Amino acid sequence: MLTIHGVTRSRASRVIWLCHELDLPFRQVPVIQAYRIGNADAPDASPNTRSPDFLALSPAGAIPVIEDEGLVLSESLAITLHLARKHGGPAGPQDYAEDALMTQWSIYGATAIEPDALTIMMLHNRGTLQSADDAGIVAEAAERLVRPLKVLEDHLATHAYLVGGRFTVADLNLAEIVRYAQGHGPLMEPFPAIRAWLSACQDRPAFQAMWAARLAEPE
Ligand SMILES: N[C@@H](CCC(=O)N[C@@H](CS)C(=O)NCC(=O)O)C(=O)O
Repeated sequence: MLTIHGVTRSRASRVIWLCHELDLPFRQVPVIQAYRIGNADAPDASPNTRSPDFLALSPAGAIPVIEDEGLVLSESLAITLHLARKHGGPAGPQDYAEDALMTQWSIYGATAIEPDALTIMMLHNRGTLQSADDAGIVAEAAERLVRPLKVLEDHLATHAYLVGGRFTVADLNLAEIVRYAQGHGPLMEPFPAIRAWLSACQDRPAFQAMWAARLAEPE
């Protein structure tokens, strides 16, 4: 059976959401980010991204990692694209052109959107936006996101989904990335097509199943 290393409160959410979409059974090993626990290096620490066993499996020391029939794979977007190709179905590519477009959108999300979206989410979560420094950092990140989000908005204004006219792994990957900036109202307000698409993605039962598991984990 597929093994997913990583707590759901991490980019493992992408892999878990996809497994629910594909009805793919999995075993989850709740490896947690080392920075979230105080005693990551202690011998009795819970499995974390600095645990020797985990580093032996994946020297990059980041979650998620999967073990799939002997294949050990890290990088959440490589994992979701791999599982979508392997297990087919409408969420995966039907030909090389779709595969290329799903890869294109996923890499665009990871490079043009994720870094600034992550900054926005982390500072929102920290709850320190009343500080002028943090508010300034968020404002700059939001400003940089306008251009790539406009690219996404223009595509979604004329297409219900990113590739092939149906929900696919490309939507899942991008929706999880855009979610990081979703809570920043002033940024999202001018992008109605993105907001409608994000709602459609997050209304899916497979997303809801992942989200319930995520909320059930300690913060
Ligand atoms: N590009 C990687 C990033 C992986 C990553 O940074 N994961 C975080 C959790 S979401 C992590 O494991 N951090 C390790 C740590 O902070 O100890 C991916 O998409 O999988």
